[in-house]
Amino acid sequence: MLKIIDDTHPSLREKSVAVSLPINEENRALLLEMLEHLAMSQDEVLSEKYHLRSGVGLAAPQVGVNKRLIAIYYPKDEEKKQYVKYGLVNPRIVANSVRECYLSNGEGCLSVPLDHPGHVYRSFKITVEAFDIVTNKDIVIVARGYDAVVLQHEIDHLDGILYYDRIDARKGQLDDPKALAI
Ligand code: LHY
Ligand code: NI
Repeated sequence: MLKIIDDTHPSLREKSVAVSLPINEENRALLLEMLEHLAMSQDEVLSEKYHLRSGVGLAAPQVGVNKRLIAIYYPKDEEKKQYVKYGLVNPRIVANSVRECYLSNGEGCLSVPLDHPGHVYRSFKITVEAFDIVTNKDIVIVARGYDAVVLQHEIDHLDGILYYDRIDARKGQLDDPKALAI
């Protein structure tokens, strides 16, 4: 069972190190366990049993491992027939849109117990390159809106950045009317 550390823990503020490829068994097992954690956290019975906060994304530093690994798992549609599912090694944002967006309900973080209200402005569209353990391939992801927000939130963790840093950075500025509310 993975234990998620909170934002009082200094390793959440570290820059994580790149993982060498081909991926070794230890790193693959960790990513699989992170994906499993997310799936369990979304299951009504298991989340209650293990007291898991529901999540769609998780970065290795949140489980105390400062390596550039992130897991993403959530249903694509209402019927939950298709899932967005990635186990990414060394994800890199190679393109950002100028257009920004924010989640109108604000962001949360599995490592942040307190609520930090405010808009977290992020690129509306990004292109990410990574090795993915789900498909066992080098992949290129073009993500927009919510998908792009989740990826940016997780990749921020690899650089020791928490979502409220981005709120604080724009405190006192007017809301951006050009940013898209998601
Ligand atoms: N997980 C958040 C979660 O709720 C990621 C997130 C953030 C999702 C903002 C949607 C909006 O799954 C994490 O905090 N992972 O780092
Ligand atoms: Ni987070």
